[in-house]
Amino acid sequence: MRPPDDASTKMGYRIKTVSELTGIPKNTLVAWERRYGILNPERLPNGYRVYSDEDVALLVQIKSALAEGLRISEAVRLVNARQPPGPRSGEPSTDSEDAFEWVCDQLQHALLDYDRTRAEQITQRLIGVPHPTAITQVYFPVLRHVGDAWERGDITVAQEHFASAYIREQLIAMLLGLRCGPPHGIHVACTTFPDDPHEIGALGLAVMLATNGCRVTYLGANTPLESLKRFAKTQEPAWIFVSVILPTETDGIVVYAKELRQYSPESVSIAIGGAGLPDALPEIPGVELHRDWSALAVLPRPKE
Ligand code: B12
Repeated sequence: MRPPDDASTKMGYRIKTVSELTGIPKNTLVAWERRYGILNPERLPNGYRVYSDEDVALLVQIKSALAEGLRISEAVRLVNARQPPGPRSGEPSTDSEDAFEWVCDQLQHALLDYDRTRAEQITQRLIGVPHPTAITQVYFPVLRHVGDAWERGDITVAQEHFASAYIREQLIAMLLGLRCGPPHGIHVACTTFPDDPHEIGALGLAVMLATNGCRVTYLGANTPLESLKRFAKTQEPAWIFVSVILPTETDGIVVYAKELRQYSPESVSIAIGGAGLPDALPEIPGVELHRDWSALAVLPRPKE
């Protein structure tokens, strides 16, 4: 995780110069920025990126880490962990086991205080952390805590809305950064069960799948069954993933799953899942049902 970077840009380099100085192609610089959040160069009014000396130094370090055989995500993490200033007193070091717990706690507090600036500072710590890890170790745990606090009546609906909207934004930014996955990746689609407005599970799944090289068609929440059947027929994705977060009766799941299966081409695999599924999962031929997405074979395993 990367400490907050407030180094001022006294001298600016344009991307072409940075590319020449570091030997890293311009496209790669932009892709790393989108994908791993490496650097956040200032922008001129015309949109051109301006890099600082510190940025160039960081890229040189990443390049040499790659030359030593590290993968890009590992190189980013290593270099970020070396960045000054180190954690302030009272904060866990970035490689400590408590780091994610600390980030969750701080992010939750900032969000419940409606303190967006602080939330963004905390979110910055996740730069270089692979998206699946950030989702499973930080964003989803924070959402669950927020949901529990709302259920106990400890926080207001407005606080819950602000926190979940902020996390939703982070996931959308990830998906945008990944451009919904490579154009030639396996085609998958994500949505939620009809009348279930909880879309962050489907969105998180979309990010995980895009990270794993799938091309994601993200349908948002609440796609009516008729419409999804038509989508399956006309678009023939390899997979359709349906997220169920609101508690749903077994009968409702069975009728929906059977109908979607019956009207989808055989080539389309179907997985329906989420915390809203009943505890005893029915067997439905040709449809995978899981309460947790870690049971899905198509997902990347987050690095702990
Ligand atoms: C954000 C939120 C909302 C937002 C959603 C905004 C949005 N754009 O998505 C809004 C404000 C709309 C909302 C509304 C409601 N909400 Co709400 N909400 C939440 C909250 C805080 C996060 C939901 C979420 O995104 N979860 C995603 C992640 C964090 O959840 P997860 O379940 O751990 O994800 C795992 C699995 O579900 C599974 N999975 C998920 N998707 C998939 C897909 C597949 C294919 C597979 C295999 C697995 C899988 O794998 C994931 C990783 O392990 C939850 C708290 C919670 N614990 O989830 C409450 C929560 C879901 N809401 C709840 C409730 C009650 C409601 C309302 C009914 C409240 C009300 N009275 O109005 C309404 C729904 C009204 C309606 N129209 O029906 C309850 C449901 C509990 C229950 N047993 O009924 C919860 C659990 C809060 C609580 N603790 O009580 N909510």
